[in-house]
Amino acid sequence: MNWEEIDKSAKLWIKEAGDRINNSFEKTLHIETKSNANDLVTDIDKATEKFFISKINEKFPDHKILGEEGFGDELNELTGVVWIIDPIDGTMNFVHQKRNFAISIGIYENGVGKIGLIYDVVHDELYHAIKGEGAFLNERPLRKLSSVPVSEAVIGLNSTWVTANRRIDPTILASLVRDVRGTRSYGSAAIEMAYVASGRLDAYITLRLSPWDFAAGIILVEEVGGVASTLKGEPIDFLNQNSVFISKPGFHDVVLKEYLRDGKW
Ligand code: 2AM
Ligand code: CA
Ligand code: CA
Ligand code: CA
Repeated sequence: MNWEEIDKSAKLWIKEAGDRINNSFEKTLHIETKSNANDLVTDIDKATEKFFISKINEKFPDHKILGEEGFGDELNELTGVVWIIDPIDGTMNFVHQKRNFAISIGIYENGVGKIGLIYDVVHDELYHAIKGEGAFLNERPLRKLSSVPVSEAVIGLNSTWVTANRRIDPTILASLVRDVRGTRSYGSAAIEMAYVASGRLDAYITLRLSPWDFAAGIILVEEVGGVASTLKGEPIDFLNQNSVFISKPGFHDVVLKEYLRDGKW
């Protein structure tokens, strides 16, 4: 497998897709809803996914593609090379703010993460990791992560999870919220994971994400020594929805034990 070639192509295409998105800002967006009234998708999400699919099919016809908007392949397993793509992560931000969204691409071989790319289009920040070769922000190497005390941690967390919800007793995360230095909510899982990889956040916690939301971010964070699991401390399943707790090492163990009760909830 020529990973250098795959990497070069992925970087070229993600920048080109970013330019197309930037150029779309003058046009009127066509917005639809998906699972509920707040779950949005636009013509640009769809066009961006189709752009990657046509590039990949042309250059790497034996690779498979799992994309959020469903124009790729239907996969039951991660054999061979699989591109897991979220064409726009943070569509609500894209629609309402025209910022705080990203393109996310994770490239896996037989289920093992090889290349992760998260492109914050508006800030022109490309987070990029190659397994075993380090992680970079616009080619500048990212430092290895080390632990942080809970009292000094700034964590990414959507306030939904400290209100009554179907997935977790809100008092569990409320006690963590009380003890950390601060919480932030950017509305793009990919950006929040890129922020963990680059040290701008110490952790990111969420109760429901799909493979395209975390495929790239987990490669990035693990490459700099961070830890990813579900909120129960289990391994992430890359073909299904998961809760995700991704953070600096050390901090991960402490929060699992002292706040998440080692998953016994
Ligand atoms: P999306 O913008 O690609 O849909 C928002 O808090 C984060 O959660 C975004 O990364 C968003 O990705 C993701 N997300 C996952 N499932 C979602 C859903 N059903 N509705 C809205 N956002 C969702
Ligand atoms: Ca979506
Ligand atoms: Ca997403
Ligand atoms: Ca998306």
